[in-house]
Amino acid sequence: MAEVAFPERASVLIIGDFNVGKSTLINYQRTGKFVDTIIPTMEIKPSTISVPVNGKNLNITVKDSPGMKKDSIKYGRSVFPEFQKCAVILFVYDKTYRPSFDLIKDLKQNVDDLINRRMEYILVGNKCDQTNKEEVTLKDGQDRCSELNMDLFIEISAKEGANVEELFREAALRLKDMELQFGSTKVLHSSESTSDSCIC
Ligand SMILES: Nc1nc2c(ncn2[C@@H]2O[C@H](COP(=O)(O)OP(=O)(O)O)[C@@H](O)[C@H]2O)c(=O)[nH]1
Ligand SMILES: [Mg+2]
Repeated sequence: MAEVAFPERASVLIIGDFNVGKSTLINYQRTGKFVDTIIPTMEIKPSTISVPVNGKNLNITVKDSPGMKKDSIKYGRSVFPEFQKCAVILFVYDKTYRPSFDLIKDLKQNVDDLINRRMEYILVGNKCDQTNKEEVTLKDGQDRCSELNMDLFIEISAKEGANVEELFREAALRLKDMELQFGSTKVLHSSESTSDSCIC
């Protein structure tokens, strides 16, 4: 399968409250497994993940970040430059913890104050496997997505893998659409095989 890499600055940044599952989400896409971890993320951590789209593997840079609170973006100097280098932001909250959902409004405001170029914003409700502990409904998420003018809303489970690949495919497609903004992508390797899991 052909492999395509994007310039580093066309990356996906994942932000949100502590413990919403940002690191677990990346691990799941990289390994196909759920690993329960309580190790806090201390700094921005880039990984390359491969996403099959239309018969090609798109290699995208995904950046994990430390948990954020109101105004972390404004005052967190280590995180600040990362916003200049990304093209897609995933705003993740925990469906079983309402304050993490409420925080999204503040984070979006902080990002709006910082960025004045075209970006894609995806709102992600994680832990949809924990239906008995739900504090944020599907409708809450949908409404917040339109209220904040975000581009896509998706509910996932980084534990069970529900919608995880779909989420990264959506992010990769959005990077691809923004190709012109970043210059052309580079084909690293090519072969004849095609993918069953393409979005056409
Ligand atoms: N039930 C459930 N637990 C999850 C899910 N995603 C993450 N977790 C758990 O939530 C906790 C925090 O996850 P972590 O990835 O470290 O959160 P981060 O601080 O946002 O990076 C860990 O105990 C994970 O195992 C999920 O989709 N469902
Ligand atoms: Mg983490």
